[in-house]
Amino acid sequence: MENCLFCKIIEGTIPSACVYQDEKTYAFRDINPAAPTHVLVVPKTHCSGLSAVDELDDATLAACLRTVKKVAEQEGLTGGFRMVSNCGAHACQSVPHLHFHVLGGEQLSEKMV
Ligand code: DGP
Repeated sequence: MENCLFCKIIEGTIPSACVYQDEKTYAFRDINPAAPTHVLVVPKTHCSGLSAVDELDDATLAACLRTVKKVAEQEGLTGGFRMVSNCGAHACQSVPHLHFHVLGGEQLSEKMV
């Protein structure tokens, strides 16, 4: 989609540190990491967020979760990891392209928020 930051990252017009990609998904390092490992997993097809997920086909949605698992393995997050997807203003979603934060590499807080 035109003017979508993550669509531009996926197409390569904005550089990113890619850690994994396949036909349906793209994974890259967050520019502002909140943990030693902080990777964003996005569908290559534009979707604004979880509230618009009906626009995505099931295979793409499932591929995102499989990519989360692959990234966690690839990054050596054997002690565990957290996946977060902020949706909408109350959750402080700042980029309106569905993304899953993969966080790990240290003991994370017990608190969700
Ligand atoms: P959220 O606040 O949940 O919408 O997360 C958006 C994340 O995107 C935030 O953690 C910072 C990251 N981000 C924003 N702009 C860029 C960028 O240009 N490159 C990369 N790699 N990450 C970005």
